[in-house]
Amino acid sequence: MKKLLLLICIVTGATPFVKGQTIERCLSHRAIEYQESLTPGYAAQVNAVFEHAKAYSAANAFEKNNELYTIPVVVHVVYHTPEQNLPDSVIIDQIRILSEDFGRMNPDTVNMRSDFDPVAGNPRIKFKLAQIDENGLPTNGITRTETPNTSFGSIAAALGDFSDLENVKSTANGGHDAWDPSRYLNIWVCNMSIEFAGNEITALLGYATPPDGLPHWPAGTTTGLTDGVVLQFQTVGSNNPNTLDMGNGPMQMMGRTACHEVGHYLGLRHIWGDGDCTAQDGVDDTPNATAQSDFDCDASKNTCVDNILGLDLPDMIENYMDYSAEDCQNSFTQGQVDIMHGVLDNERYDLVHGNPASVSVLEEISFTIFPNPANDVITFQHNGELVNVYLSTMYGTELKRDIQLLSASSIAIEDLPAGVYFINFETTQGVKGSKRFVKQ
Ligand SMILES: [Ca+2]
Ligand SMILES: [Ca+2]
Repeated sequence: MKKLLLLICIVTGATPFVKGQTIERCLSHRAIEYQESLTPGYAAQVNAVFEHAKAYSAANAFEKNNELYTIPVVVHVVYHTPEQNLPDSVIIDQIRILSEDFGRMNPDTVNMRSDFDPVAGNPRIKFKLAQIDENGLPTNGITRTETPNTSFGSIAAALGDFSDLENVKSTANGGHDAWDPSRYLNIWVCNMSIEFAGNEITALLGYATPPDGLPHWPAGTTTGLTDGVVLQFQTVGSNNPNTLDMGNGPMQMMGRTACHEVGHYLGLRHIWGDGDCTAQDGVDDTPNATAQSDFDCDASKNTCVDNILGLDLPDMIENYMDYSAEDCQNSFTQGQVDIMHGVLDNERYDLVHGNPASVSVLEEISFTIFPNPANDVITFQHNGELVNVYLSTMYGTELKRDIQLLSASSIAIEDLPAGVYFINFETTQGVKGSKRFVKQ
């Protein structure tokens, strides 16, 4: 399997891994340089996938807006201590968070500043723990492996050599082998802290491989990078019993390290483009920034002048692909959504299209709406047990309506401005979905 890019994000804080006086928090660009040194032409390939995805999405924008993808997930918990052996409840909570954030159903979208209303997008992607394994046997989508390795992190890893980290993806090296990466999103959860001068330093929170399968990748350059996402165990879920402390006290974690890394896995770069105002993330509607946020929530920043729909937007600390505080992140942009959809319909086609693993986790629920387009009333019908139904704008903003949870119910919409809206629903089994309609 070709490996195209390892986006590795290291947060050094006050650690020894400081270049000169510049604290280097994320090594994505260095990972690109590293791969470029191994395989000349690599950086050009990275750019090619973005151009390809953007062109594809631009051509299919209307249809893609109505698509809903389901990604089957297997979580490999690789633990050395009992604390690292996270309970199922934490894993399940992480999957819920991914589905909410990638379905724009997270309640804190209301915190997104209105500056970004014109660019906010809904990926309409949901995540489900796999219910059958590679061999067709029942599973809860979680594997557990006790490892002799105290950590998969190392100083070498912090400097850009990923071989120690990659051991977590290998049963023979103390980790757990991937399930077929073309059919499952593999997420490994482990300890990646680093022993240095007698101290244990938690510097690396996660890393991910963006899609592979790019054309023109030289044969024989599979450098041992296995496809998937790796997470430091304290970052998982919003109910994790472990505390993450990177040297500045306990941090509030909401499971959004996974959202950031899955964003990479689906082709997104850091919003600041791993550089100054001249660096681009390959997305037209994300504002440039001079640097990543510093795990803070500074809404006063507008570090680069840009022109997005005629606006100079502030730095988008609300974006999952920044390094702002997790309780500050709540949104993707439509440009980012387009890239992720392009990846799911091309480089990661088998993950969501006709995938037996995906079919197995899709609950059978029929949810229909009519008429569409509608003028004054829209009706929904379904065959499941619902716990929630709400009307939203195309950007996910909930519109208050008194909606009954009957098998068929109508919603008055005569007061809505003409445009695109969604009816969103959630079943008692936790299945979430939505239907798009046009108000004339
Ligand atoms: Ca941009
Ligand atoms: Ca700006």
